[in-house]
Amino acid sequence: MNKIILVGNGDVGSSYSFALVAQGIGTEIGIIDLNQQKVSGDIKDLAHGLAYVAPKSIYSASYQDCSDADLVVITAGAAQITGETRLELLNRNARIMKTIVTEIVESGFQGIFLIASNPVDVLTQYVKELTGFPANKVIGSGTSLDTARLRNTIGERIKVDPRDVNIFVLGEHGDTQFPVWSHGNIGGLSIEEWLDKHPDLSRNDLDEIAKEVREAAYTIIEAKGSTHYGIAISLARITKAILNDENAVLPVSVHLTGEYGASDICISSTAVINKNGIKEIIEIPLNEEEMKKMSTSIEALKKMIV
Ligand code: 6V0
Repeated sequence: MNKIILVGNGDVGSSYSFALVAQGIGTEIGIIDLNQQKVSGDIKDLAHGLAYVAPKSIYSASYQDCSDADLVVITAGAAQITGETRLELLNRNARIMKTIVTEIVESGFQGIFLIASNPVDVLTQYVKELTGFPANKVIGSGTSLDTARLRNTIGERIKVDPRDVNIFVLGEHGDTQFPVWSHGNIGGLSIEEWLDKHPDLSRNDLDEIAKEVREAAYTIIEAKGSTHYGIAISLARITKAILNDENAVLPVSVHLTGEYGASDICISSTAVINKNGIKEIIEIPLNEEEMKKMSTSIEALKKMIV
């Protein structure tokens, strides 16, 4: 498994292909975008780095190239314009998604979809419904980025490698997301145990960090117009789990069938990911407060379904 087609070569897409090249993930990357000129510039630019990393074929692709792809990653989409509501943006992006996905399915594609375009949970569900693909083959990046943001922020604060801060953010990739403190652990200690042993960190501090993470996109967009490196690296991580058949546990947007009391909705849960996409959804036994937050997240997404 090695062939990746990327649809959407904007800030997120081009950062993702750079992450693939830099990390030596996949052997073939085809890029599709309405802006062909930028694609042709980017593939040349990326190819110039290949002499120092693993060889790879990078090219401007057509939808026909999806026919034998292992993975199609969609980062195409419109950004919110001034005065536009979230719902109007959703309708615009759903129209874009429909055009793209129709062409991909017509190519005979049978691989795995990985969606990053926003609102990612709603669009992941939309892709699943449009394609009729089995749920294991349609994955949204979901809260993989938010989880990375949380781990990094806590890791920086307590001076622990973020890869050893094992806490997941679940729910909507948006305002109703929440960290699962009850099942987090740092170096084998539960969060409560860590707080007991480290009085310099309080429960309030953790809540502040979770708020910072929830609002991170707004802060970055205000500073530079878009967020793209963090999501690109999160997408590369999910890609690696799929192509290398890792059985890695990652928080992603998946189609629930009864987990957390919900069905027919895509929302972030932890899942085991391998060459077949979602191998298993892991339902964490949330405490009462977290379960309420999950229900709020589910309700928020249900209102947005297209
Ligand atoms: P961008 O830089 O405007 O790039 C979007 C790209 O999509 C452009 O190059 C367009 O030409 C292309 N495009 C639009 N319509 C089509 C089409 N029909 N066919 C092919 N290409 C098309 O946006 P950016 O890269 O910053 O963001 C892309 C999407 O990712 C947006 O929906 C963001 O909201 C979303 N993000 C998702 C994140 C996540 O965690 N899931 C994080 C950050 C951004």
